[in-house]
Amino acid sequence: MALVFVYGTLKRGQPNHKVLLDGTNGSAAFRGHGHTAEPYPLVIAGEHNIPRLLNLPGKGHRVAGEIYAVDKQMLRFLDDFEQCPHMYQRTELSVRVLQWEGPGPAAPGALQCFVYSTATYAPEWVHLPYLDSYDSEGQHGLRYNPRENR
Ligand code: PCA
Repeated sequence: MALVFVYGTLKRGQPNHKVLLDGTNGSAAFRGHGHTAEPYPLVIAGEHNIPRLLNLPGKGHRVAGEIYAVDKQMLRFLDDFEQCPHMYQRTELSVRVLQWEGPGPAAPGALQCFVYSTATYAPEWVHLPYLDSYDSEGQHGLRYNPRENR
């Protein structure tokens, strides 16, 4: 089992959440809500309005997301789905747990989780507005363009 922190289109209610629910991809169990322990720039970038956590800790906001325990099959599926390592890189970061549904008597304070972040991006992306929580249908008006429409 591995812990993955999702902050973008994989969250509940977002356009790609369904891939976490599809048992043919492996298993993903919701464990709780949290935010990154460090600030990161979360931007919506490119012609398809894709959320990107830029691997620049210390800049931006603490980013909200969801924690999932995934099996090996789902982790491999997600690497493929997120075009890792070309589009995103799977890195580890510290997540402050805000609400926990996992096993154990108490919520852990902070956890190391995998995240799909990006270290390879156009320099101008650093100047895009920084979000603290992603919603494809948010005020920004930059609705995610799903793969099937590209
Ligand atoms: N999918 C991954 C990375 C960005 C995205 O849209 C996620 O939700 O965490």
